Amino acid sequence: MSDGRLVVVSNRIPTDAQPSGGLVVALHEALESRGGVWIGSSGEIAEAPGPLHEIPHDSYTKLAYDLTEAEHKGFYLGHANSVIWPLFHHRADLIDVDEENRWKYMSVNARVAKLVAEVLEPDDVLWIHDYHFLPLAFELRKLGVRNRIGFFLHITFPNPSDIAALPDRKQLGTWISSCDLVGLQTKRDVSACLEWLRSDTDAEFTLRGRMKLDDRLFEVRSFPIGIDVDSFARAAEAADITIADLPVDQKLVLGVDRLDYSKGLPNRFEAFGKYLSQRQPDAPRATMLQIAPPSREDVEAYRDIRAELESMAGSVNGEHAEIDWTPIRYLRRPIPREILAGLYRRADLCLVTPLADGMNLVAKEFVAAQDGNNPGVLILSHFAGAAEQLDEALMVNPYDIAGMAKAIDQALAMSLHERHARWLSMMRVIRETDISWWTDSYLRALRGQPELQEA
Ligand code: GDG
Repeated sequence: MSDGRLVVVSNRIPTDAQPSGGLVVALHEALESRGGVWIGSSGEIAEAPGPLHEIPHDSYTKLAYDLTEAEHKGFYLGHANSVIWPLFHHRADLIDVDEENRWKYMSVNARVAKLVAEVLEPDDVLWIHDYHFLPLAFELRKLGVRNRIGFFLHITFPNPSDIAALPDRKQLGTWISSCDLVGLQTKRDVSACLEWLRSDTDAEFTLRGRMKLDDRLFEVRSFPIGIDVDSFARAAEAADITIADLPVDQKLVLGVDRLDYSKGLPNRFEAFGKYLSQRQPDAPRATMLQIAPPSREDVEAYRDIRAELESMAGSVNGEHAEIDWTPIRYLRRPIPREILAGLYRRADLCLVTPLADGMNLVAKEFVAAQDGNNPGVLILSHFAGAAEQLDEALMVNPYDIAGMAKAIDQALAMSLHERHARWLSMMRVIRETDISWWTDSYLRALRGQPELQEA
């Protein structure tokens, strides 16, 4: 079918040559090998809405637009991050519905649709990313765009009961059916989406698993996002693992998360505190290093989670610290990727305990970074999308504090034989579905080309 250019739209376009962060690295690689165009916001604030401007780049074209202050507040902070994000992470209690913000969300999508339509050539395929742009395909169809359009949602697809609180609920079906392919992270997300389409819209199932709504045929399928396993493994091997500056006999328990209420950090701190209260007096000391760079600090819920964590770290340390040992070390600064890779490798245990998470790339990065002769243990919440693939992790329910404390104890005492067997199995999975598998299989499906092996 279509062999035209790949045109990608995502919320932010990286302005530096070597981007970091899961989604951005994935899209950079997809374009680096295929060429094409990447359209996104520059991160700069403009006085008035303006045209696209090119950011010089060698292997593909980067086109950026600036948001105005009002657009940034209404579209990005307001509707996308204060309504859609919390709702899609099952936190309807945190949503802040505001008509003006909702209107800005729609108007930015309409404006970006016009900018994208000017760039599109007839054979191009368009790949739209994430919850900022749920209505973008619909806006493009209104402008008469007939290209193949794919959409990938990086976060969880909500339950029908959460969608009931979405002010845009009536339009969501039409937005989805404006795409040709809707990619979700997990099979669970696909079931949730299909169940909602069936129960709350007029969508019908057709032959070969496709859906039909408003006279449009579309597909909903899972494509679990992966990482560049070899590049992470190499970075970890080359890294200085003494960086954490801990005595060799001291256990390192690691957490790495954007500071977000969906990541289950208070539950994790509480579980670590419980583990410390219950541990045997002769057990080696364990230090938990939590890296949690702040994000979206203009949104109140993010300031609240930050204050809560600081107070919890203080109280766990107050209760358990000794003169030469601070049990929780909490870093609010982002750290360079090479150092992160070294910390993953030094860690005896990584805690990935979100309450809801589309995939969670930290879980995969931790596995990739291990020394196969002495691998660490992954504790994984079954609410992370990664749990569908990494079933050899120690699976926990992040609401069950005692269960998590027990899992920490079990992980720190696990035999080398068991750690090795679990790691090997997880490594096989992350290799089979690495980042190039993800981009290739999605784009093949979007272009209607023969399929790669199913995940
Ligand atoms: C969304 C979905 C889905 C974190 N701190 C530092 C740092 N990081 C990097 C990690 C990892 C990335 O950020 C975080 O990825 P996640 O997958 O955990 O989370 P979200 O940002 O919430 O992303 C998520 C993802 O999209 C991809 O589809 O998995 O479910 O919510 O790569 O390493 N990197 C560096 N310093 C830090 O301090 N260098």
